[in-house]
Amino acid sequence: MAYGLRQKAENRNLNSEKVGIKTFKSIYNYTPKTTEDWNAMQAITYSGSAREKDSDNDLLSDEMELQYGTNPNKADTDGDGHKDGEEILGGYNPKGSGNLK
Ligand SMILES: [Ca+2]
Ligand SMILES: [Ca+2]
Ligand SMILES: [Ca+2]
Repeated sequence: MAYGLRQKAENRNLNSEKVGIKTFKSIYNYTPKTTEDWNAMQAITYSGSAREKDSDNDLLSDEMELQYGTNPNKADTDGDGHKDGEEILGGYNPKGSGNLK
């Protein structure tokens, strides 16, 4: 049977959320408290960046880096001091100044 993406989305479990919280802490230096924090944490957990291969350790999986056009071997593609994954989660442009939107 093919579950595909649907199964993936429903595949919520405490273990992956624990990893997400840990990842969140490593970015923001505090545990998620507000709804926004939890949204960001879940984005981290379920975007796959917490479990897929992330060569440069910038919280964005290699596959997602291809989608965003960032460098999968460089944690900070545009060199502004913020990791690619951090900028994506914050709504910033990882390839230059300004916002994604
Ligand atoms: Ca990466
Ligand atoms: Ca990168
Ligand atoms: Ca950057």
